[in-house]
Amino acid sequence: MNKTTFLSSSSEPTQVLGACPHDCPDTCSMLTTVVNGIAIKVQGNPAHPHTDGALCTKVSRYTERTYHPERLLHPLKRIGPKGAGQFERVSWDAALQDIAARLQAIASRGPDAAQAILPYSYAGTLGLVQGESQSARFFHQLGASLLDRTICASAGGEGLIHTLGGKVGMRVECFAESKLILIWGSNSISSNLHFWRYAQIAKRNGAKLICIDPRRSETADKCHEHIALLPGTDSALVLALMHELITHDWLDHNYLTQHTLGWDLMRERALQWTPERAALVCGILPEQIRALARDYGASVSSREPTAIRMNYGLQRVQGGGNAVRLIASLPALIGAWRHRAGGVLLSSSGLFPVQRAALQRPDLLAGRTPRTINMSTIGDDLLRPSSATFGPAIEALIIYNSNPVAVAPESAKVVQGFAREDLFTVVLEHFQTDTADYADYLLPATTQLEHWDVHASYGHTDALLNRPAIAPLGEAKTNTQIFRELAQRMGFDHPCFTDDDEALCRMAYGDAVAFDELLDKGFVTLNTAQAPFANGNFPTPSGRCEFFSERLAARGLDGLPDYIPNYEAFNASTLYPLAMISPPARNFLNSSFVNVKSLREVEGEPLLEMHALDAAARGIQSGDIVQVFNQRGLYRCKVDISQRARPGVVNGLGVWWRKLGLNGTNVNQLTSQKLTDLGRAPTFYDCLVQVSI
Ligand SMILES: Nc1nc2c(c(=O)[nH]1)N[C@H]1C(S)=C(S)[C@@H](COP(=O)(O)OP(=O)(O)OC[C@H]3O[C@@H](n4cnc5c(=O)[nH]c(N)nc54)[C@H](O)[C@@H]3O)O[C@H]1N2
Ligand SMILES: Nc1nc2c(c(=O)[nH]1)N[C@H]1C(S)=C(S)[C@@H](COP(=O)(O)OP(=O)(O)OC[C@H]3O[C@@H](n4cnc5c(=O)[nH]c(N)nc54)[C@H](O)[C@@H]3O)O[C@H]1N2
Ligand SMILES: [Mo]
Repeated sequence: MNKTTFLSSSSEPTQVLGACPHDCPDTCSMLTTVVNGIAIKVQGNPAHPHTDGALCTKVSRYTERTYHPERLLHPLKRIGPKGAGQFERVSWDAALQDIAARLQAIASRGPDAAQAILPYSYAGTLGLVQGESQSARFFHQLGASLLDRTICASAGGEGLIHTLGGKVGMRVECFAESKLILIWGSNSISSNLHFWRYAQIAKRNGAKLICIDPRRSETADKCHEHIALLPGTDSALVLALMHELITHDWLDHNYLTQHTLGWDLMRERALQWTPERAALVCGILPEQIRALARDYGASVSSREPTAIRMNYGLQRVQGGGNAVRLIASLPALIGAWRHRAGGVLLSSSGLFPVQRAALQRPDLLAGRTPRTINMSTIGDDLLRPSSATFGPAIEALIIYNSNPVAVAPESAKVVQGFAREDLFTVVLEHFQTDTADYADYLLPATTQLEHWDVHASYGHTDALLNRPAIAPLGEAKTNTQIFRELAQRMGFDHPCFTDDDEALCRMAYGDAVAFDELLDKGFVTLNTAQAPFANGNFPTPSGRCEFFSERLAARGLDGLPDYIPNYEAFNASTLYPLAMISPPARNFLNSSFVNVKSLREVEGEPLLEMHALDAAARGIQSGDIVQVFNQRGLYRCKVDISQRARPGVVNGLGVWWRKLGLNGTNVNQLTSQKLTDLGRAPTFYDCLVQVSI
């Protein structure tokens, strides 16, 4: 394979097979049309069953993002005060030389001194190669601090691992055959559109769709029923559902006996949760819980397949890990796993045979065990001085594939940390984001249209390949190339630092996925079971669905899942009497795309949805500019008095760029750095506020 074979400068339109890189369960197969070396159009690949020829609105604007007039095209060096975003153009050579010298100066102080250097990255691209390959190798060789990548999914991830045994579940296409689908903590139309397509097929075939979400989302609008519970109360709802399934004997006793662990204990706990008790906690009616239990339990006698699509929305609260444990255990009660269209799906990523050690080379640590920093507490951690427990203060940050100043919780602390004069910050980016404003060096990175990559998915079971469609714009370089060149300047002479991107693509799955087929078709479907747990065989230590987890008990935690209230549980009589959630905006992808004009025009401006009763109590009219505040800070935005908000809960949509907000802040000015019960994750939706005009 020749590197340039697929880069066409022909005036005849050519189509290049790629994959959408964004942090979304759908991981679409894309076709880019190139004319004269310029990408003129991206579209969904009709040959890929999950994509079905259709991309979402955001990614169909990918050329607008790629050729955006504000794309970073040259390395930049800070010339103004920290955070002012003033830069001058420098050569790659000068930038890389200086960065290497600065890192070397820190690392050469002593055996563990490199721990003062922290890589910070997340899922700007989900590519296995432009994500963590050469970058991870570089930081392993350096002995930098390790990063605990918790900002999105680790509470739910741990919940799954301690219940089902891994990030495993139903195959998404099987939802098309389900007869009842609970869409739980997921605004699928906005954030999982290609699952929604399967749910629509099921609906046309007579399935009932029930949405469980504090917000009346676009998805809730299109479901038959919507249960608008208070944020963070899902566990109470599940315990009461179990109560009803038990008291009416809507149970698959054989399945429970043969394929689960700890049912007697779970049963005892659930019997303490009458619908009346849970309804008070959830802020809904007992009858709603009874009706849901009737629907869910009906399949025990009807034998019709019943499925749950969970998404990560419900685990961004203190009890998020336990909530996922409880929901993931529900299918076992009714034996839903017996059918391929029954069970639950939160993430399928555990099914992919990714060769992480080959890509990331943890062996380069050579016995060293650097400390780990949790990305979700970056605000506090940047402000910590050196100490025996923390280790050295963080002196250098290298950021790629992430925009922490906008997306991390408790922004006031994050900003204070990034503004430290003695912090050396390097940012690899496409655009001058809120984080880029704080860079000492800002390095231009390639987009998905300009580089090779290989992808897994957390919402389906196909591996994908992305070919570059066009040459890098300006002087942009791939993340991998930037780390290769930095490695060379640091004198890292291990041969793995010369692996090129095509070699890394081949390494990502090794022999486990046929690379030739990936090259040829752009995707390969994994050969996983259609009804994986019909006969048990869960990848847990016991091989059963674990209501009781010995592993959690061994850590001194409750072996059984329970309802854990929010840190900032809704209470109308407190100083901050409104619960705020901040779910994704449909036309953005976290903080990506916020600067794409056509998409920003659709989203309008930062909005807070509020119920008419809460607005009236405060003399607020729709369209007013309000102050949303709590003990951590203040955010100003426009109010939308809307049926989408339930009483007591306000919805601050999307992670806007701070600098595009009315007072230079976004919703994360209000969120806290408190962590979840499992997985050390942030609690973005566990946040009380007050709103005033
Ligand atoms: N268009 C778009 N798509 C996206 C994203 C985006 O920003 N924009 N983000 C991507 C990312 S990073 C991820 S992780 C995924 C999934 O991202 P998620 O955060 O799971 O996003 P949603 O699917 O919108 O689900 C959130 C839903 O959960 C609801 N919710 C909030 N709190 C609770 C609760 O306590 N209980 C329940 N039951 N529901 C609650 C919200 O109202 C919202 O409708 O989506 C990805 N897809
Ligand atoms: N209040 C609140 N906060 C949230 C959430 C929420 O629901 N509410 N959601 C949380 C969730 S689920 C997540 S996943 C995080 C997401 O947080 P992040 O992972 O930081 O995601 P983005 O905000 O999309 O920022 C990704 C950045 O990576 C850049 N990028 C993309 N591709 C490349 C590349 O190939 N190379 C380089 N160098 N850069 C690239 C993009 O330009 C973009 O600026 O945010 C979290 N924050
Ligand atoms: Mo996420």
